[in-house]
Amino acid sequence: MEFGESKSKVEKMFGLMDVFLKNDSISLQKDILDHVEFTVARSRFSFDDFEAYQALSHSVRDRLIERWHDTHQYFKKKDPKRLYFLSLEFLMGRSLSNSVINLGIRDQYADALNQLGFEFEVLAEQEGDAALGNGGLARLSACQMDSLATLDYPAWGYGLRYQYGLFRQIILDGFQLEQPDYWLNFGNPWEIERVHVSYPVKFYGTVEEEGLNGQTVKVWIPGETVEAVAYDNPIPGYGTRNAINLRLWAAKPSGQYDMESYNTGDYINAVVNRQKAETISNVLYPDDRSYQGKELRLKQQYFFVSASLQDIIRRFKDDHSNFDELPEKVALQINDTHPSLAIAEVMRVLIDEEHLDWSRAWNMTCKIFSFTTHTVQPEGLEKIPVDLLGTLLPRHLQIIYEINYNFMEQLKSVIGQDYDRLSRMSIIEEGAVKNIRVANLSIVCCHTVNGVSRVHLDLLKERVFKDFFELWPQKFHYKTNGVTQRRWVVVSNPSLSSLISRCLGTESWIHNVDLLAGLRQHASDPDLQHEWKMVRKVNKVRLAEYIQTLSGVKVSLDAMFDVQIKRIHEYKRQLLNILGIIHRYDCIKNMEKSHRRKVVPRVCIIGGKAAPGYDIAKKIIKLCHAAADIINNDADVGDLLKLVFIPDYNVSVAELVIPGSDLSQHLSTAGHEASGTGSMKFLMNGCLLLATADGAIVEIMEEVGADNMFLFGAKVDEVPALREKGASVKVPLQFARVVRMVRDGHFGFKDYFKPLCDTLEDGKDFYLLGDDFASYLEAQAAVDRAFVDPEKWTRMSILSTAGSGKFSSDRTIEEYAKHTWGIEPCKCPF
Ligand code: B1H
Repeated sequence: MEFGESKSKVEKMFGLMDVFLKNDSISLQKDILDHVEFTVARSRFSFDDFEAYQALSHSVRDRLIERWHDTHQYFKKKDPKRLYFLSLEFLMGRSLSNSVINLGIRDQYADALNQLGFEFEVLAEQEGDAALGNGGLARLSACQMDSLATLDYPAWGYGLRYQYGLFRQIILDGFQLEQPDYWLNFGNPWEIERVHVSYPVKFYGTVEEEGLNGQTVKVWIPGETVEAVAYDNPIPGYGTRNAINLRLWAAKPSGQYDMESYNTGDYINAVVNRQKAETISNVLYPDDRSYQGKELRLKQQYFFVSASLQDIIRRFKDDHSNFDELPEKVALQINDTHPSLAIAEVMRVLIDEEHLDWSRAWNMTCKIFSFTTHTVQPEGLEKIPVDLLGTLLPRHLQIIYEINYNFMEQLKSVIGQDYDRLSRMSIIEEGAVKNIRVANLSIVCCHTVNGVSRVHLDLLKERVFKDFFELWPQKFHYKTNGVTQRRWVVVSNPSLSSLISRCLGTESWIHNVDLLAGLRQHASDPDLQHEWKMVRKVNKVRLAEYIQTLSGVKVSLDAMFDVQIKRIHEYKRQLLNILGIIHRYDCIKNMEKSHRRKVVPRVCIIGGKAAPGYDIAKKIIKLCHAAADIINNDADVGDLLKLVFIPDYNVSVAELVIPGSDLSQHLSTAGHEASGTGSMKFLMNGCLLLATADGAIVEIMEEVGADNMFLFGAKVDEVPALREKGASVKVPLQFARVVRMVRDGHFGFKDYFKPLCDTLEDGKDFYLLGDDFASYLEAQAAVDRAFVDPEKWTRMSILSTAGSGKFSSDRTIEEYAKHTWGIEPCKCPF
């Protein structure tokens, strides 16, 4: 026992905490039934699957809480340097299966449920997704939380508890409609409401000067105060007692009343106004690319930053009286620019509330912050209108101006009077509308700026942050993204997972994913190949059933399941995929009947959401459905080609689709995908990749070997020249032909598709679909040739999994911990 010298009364009575909750089958059954009766308030003799799921989750939650308490007590005792991971988005998906696997009690629960007449899998299907994020960036945060917990790092996640997560996608007549995702409707057993952990967050008002001990200090008199209440989400590590915390803030009306309205008798309006406060954390912004300078979004950003920092500083002050120790105890990670107001907020707190002088506060602030950018295009960088910031957060605007003044002075002393460069690097963008360049603020302050893949860092150095790289080359680094093998193999593909363990003779790869390389030596082994194919087939059966239930399309299991699932974006080129499918269809139609026997049958699966205001992306979804209507109902084609759109793509859909895929497509125009993480999930599951050399694909190619994947298209450094040439580059005839088919109304909706076809015209084809088309078709032909050789295909599939070790978020997090955050593991010893 490491804890405290003298045992407390409670400890003497109960001994170690873990005697409270036992994990044998009888205890688990009793526990579940108790929750049926006392938490769900149903009779233990009559409850349905959903109620059983609720009771089961509460039973698991109890075990999570036990470890989470122990972990935090241990962190408090050891007082290590902590990492605080600030992100506006976390895409956690479902929690039940992941929790019991990480806690190491899945089989015990499955057994207990069997005894009660339930099946674990069936109950797990009852859970909805927690979708508090848009896409890759948000899912990355979730994977990184899993790795932080598993590797025993003393870390906290901070974010917003949106009442409406990412919209649900409904498809009506082939068009996307958005439905609000009120995910909390049926309660959320995975969170713990902390009504006593709450902080006031201030907005608007004025800044006044006051004298204090002969000095002048700035005092912010707010115009509005909103309360931030904490909701804690325990994140269990795998194979460890550690469970860390993801703290999400919800907005509640402040306890401070507007007495005047009450006194004037306007009670109803006073209550309504107070309720408006709650709207801050109501809804997630569903667009992952464009910044609109909206007041509500800025309020969300500051709301979560302010609450998180009050919490972090309170924790620091509990055990430390000297702010000079802050950088030894606190690392603050900013996930993209969205939480960057934290920089100005730390400065405000240190100067205005803790009364440090500017340079001491600035030195400290620069030492604690690090920043990861996920952006590729300079146009994608976030901006905040100065007027908006000045109204909402007047003191922060002053601070940012002062940071910028000091930076400009420093810069002039290095580069002289190069006004063009000074104005490019300034935190303030001059113009008709003045803006804060949030990335510039982050780079100026943070000790480290990380990209998310090697190619991404190159782009940052050469294009997006060229000026800054030349000034501070030592600040710029990259940590190639990774995904957690716990969720993406162990939870989502249990049969592959146990096959891997059998083949390697150990389950240690779940901890140390580099061990997957051990599969390489068995890649041609007929026994492994046989079992590998069987596992993949079973997963395909599951996916085929899902497709039939969703769309009524019956697909052949002998066909190649060819998948592209991700957010719909022009740069991700789902349109290239669809045009390729139309080309394939056209070829089948025009070939002699006797030749059709040679066609490799395919089921093409596309899924993804378009931002509600993104017109072209919505037209791409409609084109997919319009083409599917013709192709799937054409008797000439039959099982040779099917096209299916999977609606409402989310984390749990991905968990089902990825293990059942043979081929996955990653088609971004080179230089546009900062990393891409979907490719890594497919790779781990033994799915072959058809991809451009963009983002992390370049590194995947180095690990897996170019022979074991299908690469095509222009390279990053060829793209600018191709764009320059524009209309003068001749596009292949096949490309012109398929675009013409769409234009001429072969799939109906001629007028509706016109703007989409216009984006592909000579000289306008910004994403270079025409330029890459021939190379894409060649790569597709190579895919077909490989698929008809099952031995070769299976070997490539095993080698894909074997080469996926580098793309675990465990590796990413180790790199961040060592090179960026300076934190050490702190493993709870129980
Ligand atoms: C990525 C975003 C993003 N890059 C703004 N940028 C958002 C930007 O709500 N917003 O305002 C939300 C998200 N997301 C993605 O990050 C990249 O496109 C992927 O290539 C990358 O794999 C992923 C994780 O690094």
